[in-house]
Amino acid sequence: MDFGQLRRGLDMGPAAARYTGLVSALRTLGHHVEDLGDVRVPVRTPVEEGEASDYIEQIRGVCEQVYDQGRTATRENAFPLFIGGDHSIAIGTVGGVSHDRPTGLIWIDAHADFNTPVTSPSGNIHGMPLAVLTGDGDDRLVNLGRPGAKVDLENIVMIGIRDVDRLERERLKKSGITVYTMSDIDEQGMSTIAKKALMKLIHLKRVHLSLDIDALDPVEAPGVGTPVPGGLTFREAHLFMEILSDSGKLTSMDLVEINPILDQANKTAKLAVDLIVSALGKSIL
Ligand code: HAR
Ligand code: MN
Ligand code: MN
Ligand code: MN
Repeated sequence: MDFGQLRRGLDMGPAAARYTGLVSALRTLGHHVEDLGDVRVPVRTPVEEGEASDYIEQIRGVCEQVYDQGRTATRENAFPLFIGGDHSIAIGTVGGVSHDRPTGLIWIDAHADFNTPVTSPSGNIHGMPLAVLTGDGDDRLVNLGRPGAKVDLENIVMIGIRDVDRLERERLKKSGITVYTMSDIDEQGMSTIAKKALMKLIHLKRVHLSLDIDALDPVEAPGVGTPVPGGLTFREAHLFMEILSDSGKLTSMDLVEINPILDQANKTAKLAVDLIVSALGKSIL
């Protein structure tokens, strides 16, 4: 779905990932894969001079389905992999996978997605999912699936951010979320950051990765709606996936914000599939 912002095309992300061979690549690794198909997404009619928050009911409807899918897959000890779609789907995915067990959350993104309707400069819901998951935002989203916050602030690690809004920054600083910005990665290197991130979540049996493909540099991932220069390189992102895979902790994952309309010959979807395959066990040797 693409209701979390006003531009069209993010709803085409799952098709782009399928066309580049996601399922067969995972089968080659030895995984048993079931593609459950797309969730039901209502047809989008233009809002007149509106903003994306006008689509809150549509977002809620999609996220409720995704919540149930995440909850069911987790209960059956399957690994749910969610392909978006704009990042507001994470309200459903993270809620669902954490339904009956505490889950650590790694949020890799150029943006913090920690706005509320009060702090957001755009009104776009895809700038708010992490806030919603910690209990702040519109009640219809905060109480989706079950009432209130879905993850503890101390069980969240954010990586790769470089574009944070003014009031969002104030909220983030006060939140207690562990944040590794692009400057931290430049200074310490991705290997150190990856190990620190996993250490922070060491007490948890389950870790969900929410990967917004705009975390990567726009040179690598041009097919995104809100590109920000100075992002992760191809190898930095892959190294993180490799270290995460080796940890054995990853139990579910989102890949979001691929916009095939803005892409160059499916380059961004190919990169996304490559990263997923690394996170799910592909190693160089
Ligand atoms: N911070 C901006 C806002 O809230 C833009 C964030 C949304 N962009 C994303 N999400 N792609 O990560 O409007
Ligand atoms: Mn995001
Ligand atoms: Mn983003
Ligand atoms: Mn931004």
